[in-house]
Amino acid sequence: MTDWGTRAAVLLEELSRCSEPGLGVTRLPFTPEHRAAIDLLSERMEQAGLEVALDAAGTLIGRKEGPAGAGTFLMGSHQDSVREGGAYDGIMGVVLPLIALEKLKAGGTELPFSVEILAFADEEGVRFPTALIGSRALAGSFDPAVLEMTDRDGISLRDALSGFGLTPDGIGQLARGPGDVIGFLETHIEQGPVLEREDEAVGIVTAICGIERHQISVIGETGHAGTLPMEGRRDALVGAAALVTEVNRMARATPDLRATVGALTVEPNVVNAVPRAVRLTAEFRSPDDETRSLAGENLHRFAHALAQESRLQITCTRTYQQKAQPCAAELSECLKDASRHARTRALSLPSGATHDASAMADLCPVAMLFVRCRNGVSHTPEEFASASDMGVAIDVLAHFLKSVR
Ligand code: HGY
Ligand code: MN
Ligand code: MN
Repeated sequence: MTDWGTRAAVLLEELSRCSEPGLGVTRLPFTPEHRAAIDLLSERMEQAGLEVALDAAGTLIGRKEGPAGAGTFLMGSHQDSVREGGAYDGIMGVVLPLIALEKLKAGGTELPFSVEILAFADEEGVRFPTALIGSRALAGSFDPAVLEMTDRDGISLRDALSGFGLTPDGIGQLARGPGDVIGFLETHIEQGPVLEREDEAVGIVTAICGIERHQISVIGETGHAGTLPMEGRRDALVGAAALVTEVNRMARATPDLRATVGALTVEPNVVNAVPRAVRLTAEFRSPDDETRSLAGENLHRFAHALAQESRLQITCTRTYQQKAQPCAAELSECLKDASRHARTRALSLPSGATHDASAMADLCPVAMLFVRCRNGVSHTPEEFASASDMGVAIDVLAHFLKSVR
């Protein structure tokens, strides 16, 4: 009897080694680590009888051909990680459906439609200040302007794609016709505490929160820390600290709003010089788009007022947004039936994290299956999902594929 969950755990462990050296997993898009991961996945997809291709946006596609004209069911998630992240976020959603197809093949099941397993290159938006490149390309919502965005080394997304052997200008032609696509199912580690608290291996996602990200620069004036009088200083870090405090205050005071300043750099960043420039990010998330966009507007208003009173130059630019996205009711019902078939409670829960499914919803009905996350921690090396929980998820996916129409 094959232990499908352990089979998944072993492949995920191998994939976790496709990473920059250091803590946890760091696998950014269009890097040698990305190449190593898709080489490993390509081999396993071919062994499972899938035809493998890499599209112009760097999405690895494993296709199992079904009867002509019967449509295609899409599954998958992102291959990229955050810096020093976990071994499950994203990549689990590529591996589990692949193992589910292996399980169906071993059981002699032929599906009445084609299936594609997608490994999107970039969902996290860690390397470039944009995200969901591959899923937006398939859904036809890719904005070519993002090709000019640069990473922290000044490499543009366009050059990173070309350097990876891809054709950036071909991304616009990747949009799928809605007629052929039956739906999209994303499997993902929960990244939160609910399933563990409810003692459930899997859960069905009701909706994916909306998100927006802002890049802020605060420019002041540097000087000697010992000789520059306190009076009249234009200390960029003092200004940035006021912004960080305000972002946090806003979220604490607003139901259904989460806000984070996750990245911050200081120049010249030395102990005995007054900070000249600070660059920081602010991120807002909410299941309610109105709440989220109001928070972004309030941030810009606060920054403008602070610039006036502090004589600092403060610029605030919204670089990314993704609307809140409910999952498709019919597809989710099908997933619930499959979960009951796998003897779970088919618990429903919202997602505070964003996912490729948000973008794919512009193309077709989407559903998401969550897998229990130990201690609810994610985006850290401690992120963990058990082989037995992944075995339950694979069972659900196999039942789901046999029943979806
Ligand atoms: O940030 C997120 O919610 C996702 O992990 N990219
Ligand atoms: Mn993810
Ligand atoms: Mn993530």
